[in-house]
Amino acid sequence: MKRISLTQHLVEEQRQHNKVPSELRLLLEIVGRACKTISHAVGKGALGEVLGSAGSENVQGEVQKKLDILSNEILLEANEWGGHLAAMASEEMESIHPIPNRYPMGEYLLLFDPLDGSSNIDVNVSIGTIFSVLKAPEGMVTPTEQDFLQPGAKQVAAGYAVYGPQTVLVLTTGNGVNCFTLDREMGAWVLTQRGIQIPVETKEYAINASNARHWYPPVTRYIDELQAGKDGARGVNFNMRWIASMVADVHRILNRGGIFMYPADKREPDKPGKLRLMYEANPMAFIVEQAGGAATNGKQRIMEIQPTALHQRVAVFLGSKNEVERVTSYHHDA
Ligand code: P6P
Repeated sequence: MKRISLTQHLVEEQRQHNKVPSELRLLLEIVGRACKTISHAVGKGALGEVLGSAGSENVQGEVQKKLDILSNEILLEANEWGGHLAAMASEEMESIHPIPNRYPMGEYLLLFDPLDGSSNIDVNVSIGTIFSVLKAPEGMVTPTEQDFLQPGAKQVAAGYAVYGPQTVLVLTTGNGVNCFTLDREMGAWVLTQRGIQIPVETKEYAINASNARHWYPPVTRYIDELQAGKDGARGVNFNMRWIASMVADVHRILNRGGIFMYPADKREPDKPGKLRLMYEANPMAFIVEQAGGAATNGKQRIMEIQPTALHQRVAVFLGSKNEVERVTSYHHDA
């Protein structure tokens, strides 16, 4: 494949599809640059005095790692001066972050999980950044949380970076899914995969199986069949992977198929799942659907859900279309 930069790719996407106006291109290039900075900080590990906990909790009540806070600050500082955004929202911040008055306001809303997979930071397992882009509602003057509460189908772009053996950036603007690999010598994102497609069939599933005793019947039925292998209803053997970093699990699935599941369970009946809708499930659902996969909460498309709160959680079943449709049908049967 011809090696082109993120900038050239976005300019070509604009020419071909007229869906990447210059303000959006600027936004995506700035987010890409911020991910390079985060990758550099993450890569220092113990040498950078950035491992360990920050001694604080985020809005989710989770212990914040120093790198969570640093990554959040990198994204805020990179994006607030450009004039392309009206406001930002982050897993690490209780409320939205309007653009400071000293900067011009743009027409986009940016949401992100600045560093997903925090439990893996200190043990050198792949982690990443997930982001989602919405348009600010027409006529909005002062951004409020309500302006962010749009269904995932309204996203104009979504992406994630994986800080692993390679640093990659996966991106969609609604015209398929493309992957860029960070050329560390040049400090540049280089297009390395174009039009990624998820195999509709798979023999690999991803779930935290230690929660099995808490699952509801449709999930138990589905996983039991997978584990029964070729002697069971499915007639074939399945393999399991669970990295506990959504970006790493999703990236594997994007490249070789699979189904990723984080279901609701009986531990907290009123908690719909662990993952967050606005800045984890929605961007990943956009990417997965653009790659020919499917993404539901067990009942409906994740991207159809009308959000009611910025940090609301959702059950997630995403990946190879045939498997997502099967486990979703088991929920409808129940
Ligand atoms: P568990 C990471 O904390 C995360 O939000 C996702 O990246 C990951 O898929 C999930 O939680 C892991 O959860 O319960 O297996 O630790």
